[in-house]
Amino acid sequence: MKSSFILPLLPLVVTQTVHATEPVKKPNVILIYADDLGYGDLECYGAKNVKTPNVNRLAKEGIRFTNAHAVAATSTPSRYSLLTGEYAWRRPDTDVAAGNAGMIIRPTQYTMADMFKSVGYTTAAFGKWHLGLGDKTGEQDWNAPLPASLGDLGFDYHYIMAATADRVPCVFIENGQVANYDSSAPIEVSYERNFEGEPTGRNNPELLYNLKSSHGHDMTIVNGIARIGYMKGGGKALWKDENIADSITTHAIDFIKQHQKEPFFIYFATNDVHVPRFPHERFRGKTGMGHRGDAIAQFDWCVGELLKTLDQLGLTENTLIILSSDNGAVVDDGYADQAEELLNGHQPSGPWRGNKYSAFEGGTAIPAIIRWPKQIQGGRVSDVLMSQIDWIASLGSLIQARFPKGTAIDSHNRIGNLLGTDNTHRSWIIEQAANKTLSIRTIDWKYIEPHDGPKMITWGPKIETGNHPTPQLYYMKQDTSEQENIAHLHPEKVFEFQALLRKVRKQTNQTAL
Ligand code: NG6
Ligand code: CA
Repeated sequence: MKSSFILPLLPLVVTQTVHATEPVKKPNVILIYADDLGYGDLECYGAKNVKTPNVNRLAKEGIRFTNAHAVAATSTPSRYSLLTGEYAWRRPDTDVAAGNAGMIIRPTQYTMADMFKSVGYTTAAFGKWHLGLGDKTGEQDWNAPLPASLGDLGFDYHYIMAATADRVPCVFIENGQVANYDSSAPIEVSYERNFEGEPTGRNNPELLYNLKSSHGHDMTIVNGIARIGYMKGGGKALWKDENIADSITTHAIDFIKQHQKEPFFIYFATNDVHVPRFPHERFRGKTGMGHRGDAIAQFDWCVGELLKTLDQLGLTENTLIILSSDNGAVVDDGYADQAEELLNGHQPSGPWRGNKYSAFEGGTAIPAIIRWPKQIQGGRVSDVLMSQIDWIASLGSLIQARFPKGTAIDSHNRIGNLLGTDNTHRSWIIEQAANKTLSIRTIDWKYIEPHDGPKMITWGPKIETGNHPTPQLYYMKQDTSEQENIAHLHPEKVFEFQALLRKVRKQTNQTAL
């Protein structure tokens, strides 16, 4: 972040071609953040069994990055890092959050939404949140306004799911309250015990008329799908999984229309393609890859609706869109949706080893595309090494935001990478696996710190953790799929990366690089 003030790179000013007296109009910014969308899941990244014309269009009109990484291999830590510019592993409470987790980003912390707001943007969040709500874990009253929500984190408007679609409560939260609240069905939530007389996936599998579980996901049943956690009530407010994409897209479009005259920042975080995958029937059966493929098509449709809206309102030119994913791909993630059986040669992680959860590249290697017709020359592919940790400082420099001291400490201003004006690689990035193992990636190397845990995740799907009791070192220039551990041949490299990790771990907001 720091360099944004020492060396202000101000593309708005530097490359602006408009007449000097004309005020520079800040771009609208839309961050389209998919869930569990893998590197190989989009047509423009090589997918063959699913059509993604709208994402292809974005890539064609912008820059497609081939070496971009989420900060972590699961959702909560990835999103925490993206929105705050601080590595989630600096805090103990940023693992995959329950649906009744208290708000993890503290109201006093500075977020990407605060940043946009500070320079006059109107800000909004749609879709998956998964960073907790309310003051305290387990103590929310879902029948009243929540005492802490996204309004305290710089978002002017939000229409979100508290956690994931596979976790209760299965209701949308709009501006800190349950949307379409149904007073005839008060909501109760527990992650400890069931409510008396309520059916569960474990006890009543005959009620799972939409989707059955393959592992876990055997508690409260909503919409014929069993979830993680127990919930009672909700009535009319309960979501229908098949309508989630429509619902968040419609709300986002309404917001764009209402705020078309102001600069706006939208965090559009889709439920697709996370489990339970249950796309709307107009997408079902369309790809031949089952619900997972159809959910990718549904995601692409959402992107298309947003693009169409911008076109119609004449906002395309000066809207900066970044599209990416919160972690790598997963195929079977706990529901019997035949994702594995119907892959038919599709490679969700592309060329990378491992998946969501892994320390291997497949955990954090994700698609990333930027489009901003006014400033970015389209049709380009960039192999620059990039991490989402840097997006807050980079976008901050673009809009000339001032970061309060000690905020976004891990985020470096790499705006030139994003805009395609600077193709120098970041010298290193840090990746976090689900078990908190850290890895360092440079353009040439990958170092994975030792971990004694099992080689495969233990709860069902066949996914490599990347664990190894001794250090792993791969030469990525020739060994992109992390096959040959050559740590013993290059002890000096191993020491170098270990020293770097120690140094970054010790950083505080006073000593940030
Ligand atoms: C796991 C869930 C998985 C998914 C994941 C979080 C089981 C068996 N598995 O615990 O389905 O919800 O958590 O995914 O419950 S994430 O993308 O939101 O991080
Ligand atoms: Ca995810």
